[in-house]
Amino acid sequence: MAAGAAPGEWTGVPGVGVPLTRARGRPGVVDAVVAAVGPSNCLTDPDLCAPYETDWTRRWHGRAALVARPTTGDQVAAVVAACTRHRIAVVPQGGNTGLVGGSVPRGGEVLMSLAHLDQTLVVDPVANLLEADAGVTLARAQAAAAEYGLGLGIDLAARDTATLGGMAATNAGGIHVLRYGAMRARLAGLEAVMADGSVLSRTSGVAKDNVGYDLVGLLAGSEGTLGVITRVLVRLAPLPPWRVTALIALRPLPGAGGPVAAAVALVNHLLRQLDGLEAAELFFAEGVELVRQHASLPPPPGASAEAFLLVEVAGRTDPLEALSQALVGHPLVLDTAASTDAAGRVALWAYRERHTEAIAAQGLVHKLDVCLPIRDLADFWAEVIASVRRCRPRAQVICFGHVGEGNLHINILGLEADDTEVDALVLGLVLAHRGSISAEHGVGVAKRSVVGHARGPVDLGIMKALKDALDPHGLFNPGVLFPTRERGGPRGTNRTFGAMGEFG
Ligand code: FAD
Ligand code: 2HG
Ligand code: ZN
Repeated sequence: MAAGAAPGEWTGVPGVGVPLTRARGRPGVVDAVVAAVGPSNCLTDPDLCAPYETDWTRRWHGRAALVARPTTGDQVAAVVAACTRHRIAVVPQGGNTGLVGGSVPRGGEVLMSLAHLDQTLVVDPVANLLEADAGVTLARAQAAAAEYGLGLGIDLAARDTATLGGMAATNAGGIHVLRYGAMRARLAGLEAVMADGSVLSRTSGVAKDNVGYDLVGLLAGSEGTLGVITRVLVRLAPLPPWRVTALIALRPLPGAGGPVAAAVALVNHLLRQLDGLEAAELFFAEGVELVRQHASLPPPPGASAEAFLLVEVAGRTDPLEALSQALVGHPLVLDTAASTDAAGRVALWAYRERHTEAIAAQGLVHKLDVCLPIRDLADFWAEVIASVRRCRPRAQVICFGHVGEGNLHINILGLEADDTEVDALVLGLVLAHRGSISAEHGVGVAKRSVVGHARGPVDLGIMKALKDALDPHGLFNPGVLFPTRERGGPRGTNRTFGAMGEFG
């Protein structure tokens, strides 16, 4: 248990959770959930619940009262109603690929897995829309859209497991934000079960709709704290028939942030020279080394470079020639390899996409997903490297990310789980540069303590008012984004985290 935590408190540190017997002794809830979803979709056996109780990073876990696996929107509403009746909190979970601890219990909640809510998957090639149940995975949705020559405009390495509901709930970003925006921008509508069991339904998919507040946009990125998303409508875009991927070994610009400054300059050059730049991803030699060891990959082109930029360009005509012209002889390019065929492109992407799993294989990692004003990115990166080195000389910093948006993923290995000093150091630098402490993964439990520093009082007041209005009893995902209040204590003022996941 982390220093200072009271017994039974969940602090996000491995090994901490409420005792099984306390959390699971709720026969009334079990009966109600069984009545809602059927016995085979209400799990109480610890072994069967276990996979739902630990997150992808293995850093966050807690025990659920039970796992409910609804297969229809009506079943979701029935489970929410049962939880309201029994005063027990709900943690929505999609593919459980989230990286900030928001998809697993803190202790004693009903874990509602939406992964089995995946029957509806319809493509409308006239309106260019995809409508799907929340549990449909990104990869399934991409395959369905591709049959019509269409794409979702959103892609990420967890595509085989991440669900559309989870991606909406986190406002997921990924590798194509540069061209198509993040998940909120791709959403044309959704359906969600609200705390009182009512269903918010915005599924007409019309292209323009200004009747009042943007509730779809509000639910997007709400991290399961305002409602359970049961269905999504995603805008589709024609899949460009031609695509080229290039891996570029960078020549750094002079100065401490040289490699990052070079990447920023080269991306700007490409944006001006090319139509259809879809991805611009930065990574460094240390990360490539880990990926190569983990995935047994050969050296990349320009193997001795300090940093690499991976770009992808897509269009209606072959963009290879235009890309070569933009890169050949450019002073920031040390070496490059490009591919237009699927296998070759996957091979190049592997150096970038396999970072997360290669890092995870090293053990416990502190993950900080941040976004900087693009002008500050190079200085910020240099400051992070220098400060972490000073503060924890034995720690290893692996940086990579979506440089087109100024979004860096700072992964730090070799720290204790409860070493908050380094996280605070890095996030402090982000705030000093007026960046965002949460770019695309969300706040979850990992960064909830920093939200009060990252948003002003007006912002915080509006967020709290919205949470209180839409979820007055704190039913949904207590401890995510907001600290939970103590039972019976004044709403939103208490900073302790309840052990039982109860509310009210
Ligand atoms: P979960 O992890 O299950 O849940 C995430 C959050 O959403 C939780 O707070 C949960 O309570 C809530 N939630 C889930 N489903 C619902 C629902 N139906 N209704 C309401 N709330 C819900 N993220 C990026 O943004 N860009 C990337 O490039 C990217 N790459 C990744 C690569 C790897 C290898 C991995 C492991 C993760 C990556 N992620 C990335 C993070 C993750 O995939 C995304 O956050 C994704 O959107 C999570 O989807 P999920 O279905 O797994 O949601
Ligand atoms: C990515 O861009 C994901 O690959 C994961 O957002 C980032 O592992 C990470 O830190
Ligand atoms: Zn990312």
